[in-house]
Amino acid sequence: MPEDKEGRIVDARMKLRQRFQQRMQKTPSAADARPQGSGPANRHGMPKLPVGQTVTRGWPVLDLGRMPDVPLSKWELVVDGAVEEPVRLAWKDFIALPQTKDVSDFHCVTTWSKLDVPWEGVQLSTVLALARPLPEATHVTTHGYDGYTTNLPLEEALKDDVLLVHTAEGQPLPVEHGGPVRVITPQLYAWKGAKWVRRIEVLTHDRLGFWELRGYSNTAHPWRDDRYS
Ligand SMILES: Nc1nc2c(c(=O)[nH]1)N[C@H]1C(S)=C(S)[C@@H](COP(=O)(O)O)O[C@H]1N2
Ligand SMILES: [Mo]
Repeated sequence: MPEDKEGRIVDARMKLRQRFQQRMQKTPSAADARPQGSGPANRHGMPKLPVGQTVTRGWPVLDLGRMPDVPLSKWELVVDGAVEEPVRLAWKDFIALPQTKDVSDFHCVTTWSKLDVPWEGVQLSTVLALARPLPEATHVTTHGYDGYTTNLPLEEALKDDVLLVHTAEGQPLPVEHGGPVRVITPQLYAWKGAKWVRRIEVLTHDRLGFWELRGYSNTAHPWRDDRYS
């Protein structure tokens, strides 16, 4: 990608994050004196695991049992709703966006945690910045190709470690884990990250997703044992 284009995208992301900075500071992980984010960077001096979690070496598969098989030639990602400019990205557009690598933890509400997962992908804040959320935008719903939905307030969605990942542990993300592209939300329980992501819908109000409608916590903070509502 040409440097000036990348520069413009990064600028747009910084501006968008600035709008939500105060609210981001108030979320548990960022506001605590010792940040309880996810991944090795935030684990210094902290217990390794949120209460009630145990480490898994494997990687269990949890979903609704409808595994969509989307070839890259048909894959697209839409960002729409309360935005100035709806965006539709084909695979080649997505992969040309600024890429990020991060190592973070994956906490499932069913009590297993997978630690230190190396991920590669695009920050959710980048694709949101491309679409320019309206001033009144407050939340997003992410939709999977399987019909799954989950919701996030923008102050969570814009965190640096919230990624649209296409690579895990150096390999293309396996389809059973949401490939070609899924969302990860390392500071929240894993159901907040849609596998097989197809659409990021920007909203001016909160709207509960699949599990949030069925009794899972809307806020979903692992470090507060915040599992069910
Ligand atoms: N599209 C989609 N995304 C989803 C789900 C789903 O059923 N469909 N399940 C969620 C739940 S409940 C969990 S715990 C994680 C599991 O991810 P994994 O199967 O890669 O471990 O994905 C989340 N994202
Ligand atoms: Mo889950």
